[in-house]
Amino acid sequence: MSFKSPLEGIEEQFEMIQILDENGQIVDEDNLPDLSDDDLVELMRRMVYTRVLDQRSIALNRQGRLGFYAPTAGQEASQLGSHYAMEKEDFLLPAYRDVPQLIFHGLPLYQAFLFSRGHYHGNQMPEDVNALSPQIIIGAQITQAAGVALGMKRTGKQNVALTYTGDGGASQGDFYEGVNFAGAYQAPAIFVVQNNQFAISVPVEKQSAADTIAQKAAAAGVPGFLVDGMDVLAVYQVVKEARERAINGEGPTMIETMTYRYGPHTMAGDDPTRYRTDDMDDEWEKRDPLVRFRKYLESKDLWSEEKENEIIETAKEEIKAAIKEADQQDKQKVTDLMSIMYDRLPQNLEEQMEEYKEKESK
Ligand SMILES: Cc1ncc(C[n+]2csc(CCOP(=O)(O)OP(=O)(O)O)c2C)c(N)n1
Repeated sequence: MSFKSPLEGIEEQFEMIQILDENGQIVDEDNLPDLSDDDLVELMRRMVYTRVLDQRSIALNRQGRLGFYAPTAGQEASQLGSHYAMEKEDFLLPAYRDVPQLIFHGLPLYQAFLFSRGHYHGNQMPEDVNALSPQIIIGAQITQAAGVALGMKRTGKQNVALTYTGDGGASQGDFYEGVNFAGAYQAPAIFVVQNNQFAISVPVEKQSAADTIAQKAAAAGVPGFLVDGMDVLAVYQVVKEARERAINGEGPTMIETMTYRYGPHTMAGDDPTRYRTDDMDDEWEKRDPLVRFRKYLESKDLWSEEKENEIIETAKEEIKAAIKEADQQDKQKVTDLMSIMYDRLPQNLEEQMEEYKEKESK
């Protein structure tokens, strides 16, 4: 039996898409997104804001004022470029590192802090925010996104479901099931796999024998793209086109964004020096998404140090105010957890409810 490997020529098929190179030069004029100057400035503002939020969140975590936190520095182009291609009515299904997208989708910052603290109000999306709270179970959001997207298709909505996972998530069973299901039903879903090179300490080479994650889409009959995840313009453009295809009834897309997280996996004791070298960190920092986009904007006279400092100061003020607001939130009670979970309490919990009401009233 002869076997013709489908992997022949796979490198060319999944070549990495880049529009803006590390020096801030446009290398693919043909695919340059149709964004106004205001849009370009807004994209940079969001990335700067998110970098500040990351630094402040790490500091707050170290002061014991934030609970769970997964650092985002390095991934701004991947996160915010992809989200910028979404419309307000589109549905966002983030993972635990995707809090910035959730904030720009409309979750108030103080609620994002409450999510970090494990307070239930951090998971209560405002009425006008089409999003689930950040998923902690690796891969679960992929099947959920396929379902949400199918729902949108069935109800005739001109919207998409966009979800994120990491390279590690792309080796979960849920990932294959979700992508396959969305392909089978031509559901308007966009699966963004942020390949930041490690699943905690496990390098991507150990996750899979496949050269790219993007090529995993092929087996499901779904278009797959590999994008420079440090290039905000490329990420935006690829997601924008995926959205257009989805809205036109052409089904889902999988997008692998090549990126890097500068910080630890989370603030819960991970030490990246045990599995990464300084050389590797330096290599990736040269590709920094903010540095190259800043250069590009400066070359178009759209950016200045003054403008950036203003954004940094505003971000710091907003973060301060949001932490204050989070601090003022009522402490969560056991009875809250029961009453928000059920419309009508099961009998066994009714008893517990009474018990805890009594305890809490003391
Ligand atoms: C089903 C499941 N298995 C294991 C874990 C523990 N866990 C938390 S984060 C993580 C690594 C995920 O890595 P990746 O998908 O690459 O995302 P990244 O954290 O790099 O953004 C693991 C294994 C989990 N949360 N859920």
